[in-house]
Amino acid sequence: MTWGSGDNSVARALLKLGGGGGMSKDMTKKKDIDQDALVLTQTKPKTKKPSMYKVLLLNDDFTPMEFVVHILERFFNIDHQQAVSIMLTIHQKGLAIVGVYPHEIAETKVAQVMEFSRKNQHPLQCTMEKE
Ligand code: TYC
Repeated sequence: MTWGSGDNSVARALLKLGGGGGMSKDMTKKKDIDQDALVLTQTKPKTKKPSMYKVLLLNDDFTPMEFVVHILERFFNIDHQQAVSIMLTIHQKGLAIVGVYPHEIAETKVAQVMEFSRKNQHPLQCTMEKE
């Protein structure tokens, strides 16, 4: 399904039946009260586009360039030539956006990069921010 689509029905009819279940004794006697009210409600599409988050990789003076290239290839599915180019952009400018994802996926990418960097004793920093 594509974002923004949903239930296409224009209106849903709800038969109001006095108090959400069976009718009370009172309601059976007072038939002119709203036991047969017909309520039409406009339905809203129920899917929403997820907020997207930029994943940023930050420069530092110690992480080897080849390690950053490897991170970009392994966790962000970027080909080698482009990974070298992005790594050099981070090296020169201080940071770069390396991907844009829904919240949970961005969080996972950040955690994977931080854990892999820590295990390899590099100070590489990866963060996310709302787009
Ligand atoms: N500045 C690092 C160096 O000269 C290379 C580097 C690039 C580090 C990108 C982090 O996100 C980074 N070895």
